[in-house]
Amino acid sequence: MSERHTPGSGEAPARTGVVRPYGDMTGDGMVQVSFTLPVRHDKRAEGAALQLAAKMGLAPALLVHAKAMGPDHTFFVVYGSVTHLVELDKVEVVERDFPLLPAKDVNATIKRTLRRPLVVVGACIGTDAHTVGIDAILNIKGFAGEKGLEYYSEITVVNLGAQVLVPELVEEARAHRADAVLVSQVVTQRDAHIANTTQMSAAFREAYPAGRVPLLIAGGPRFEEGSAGALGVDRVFGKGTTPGEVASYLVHALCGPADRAPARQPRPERKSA
Ligand code: B12
Repeated sequence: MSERHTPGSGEAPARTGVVRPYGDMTGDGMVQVSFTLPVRHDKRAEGAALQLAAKMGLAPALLVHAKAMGPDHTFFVVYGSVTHLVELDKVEVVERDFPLLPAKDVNATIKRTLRRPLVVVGACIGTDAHTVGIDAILNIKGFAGEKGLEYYSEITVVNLGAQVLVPELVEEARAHRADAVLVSQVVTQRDAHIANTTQMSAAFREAYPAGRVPLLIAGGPRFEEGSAGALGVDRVFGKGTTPGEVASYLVHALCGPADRAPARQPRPERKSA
């Protein structure tokens, strides 16, 4: 065990070595997990939940909640001591690779490098109607104390709202000559977020000449860090993203560092579409 730490004790938490979850005291390994089994709620179902807990490495485990979810399913909460250890030295972290800029620097950089407003088109695609996340990034009211992209004088925002079909998104991106397309995917049932995002990026690659595809950004609470390449997009943003991070990334990707030439060329005049 590395350094001992009690929450609120003022001691520095461990940053290296091996740790276990904290429940009542350091190193007791206590965790709580919830899951549903496709079995009717009875004593056998509760035994099944404890068997699963044991196989997940919870020993001893306590069944603290079991509730029938209809006639054929049961929801469980299990609390127990996990036998596994966390090796902090082996944790891999994806660090942000661009600087966070204040709004005035974002605006100034766009003005200087693009010499016109940067256009973003945003939408929830597929059947997804969860607009709160994309609105948090785009709408002027913003999120977590930060103003949304509409607040930036040099960013033009076109928010298409919910349940936008990919062909419509491509058409709107073309019509508004989008520099960046921001899609939100909150529903992840049956990996809908992965299928929809992949379909979206493929449609843009097909609709635009190579090298002219707008910057493609996907966001939502369950995107995996580092999955952008597999999804065919330039970047994914996960839970807790703030508008300032997105604005800074837009400048990083589309305008280059403040003292260098634009990473992407200023957009040429649109030919008749
Ligand atoms: C509010 C809500 C609704 C509202 C949505 C209202 C609206 N206009 O958005 C209503 C009631 C309509 C709704 C409906 C449904 N919902 Co709902 N809903 C929620 C709830 C409670 C909150 C979501 C939310 O607003 N979060 C707050 C925002 C700010 O967070 P966020 O979306 O994560 O966004 C942040 C980041 O992810 C990121 N981000 C998000 N998008 C983007 C995009 C870009 C470009 C970028 C850069 C960043 C970014 O930035 C944001 C700010 O940090 C969640 C549960 C939860 N607590 O999360 C369930 C939840 C998302 N809903 C769920 C479900 C299942 C549904 C329904 C299918 C229920 C049903 N059977 O009818 C329907 C689906 C409707 C549809 N067609 O999409 C499930 C999804 C399960 C899954 N994993 O797929 C959840 C998780 C609830 C649950 N635990 O089961 N829902």
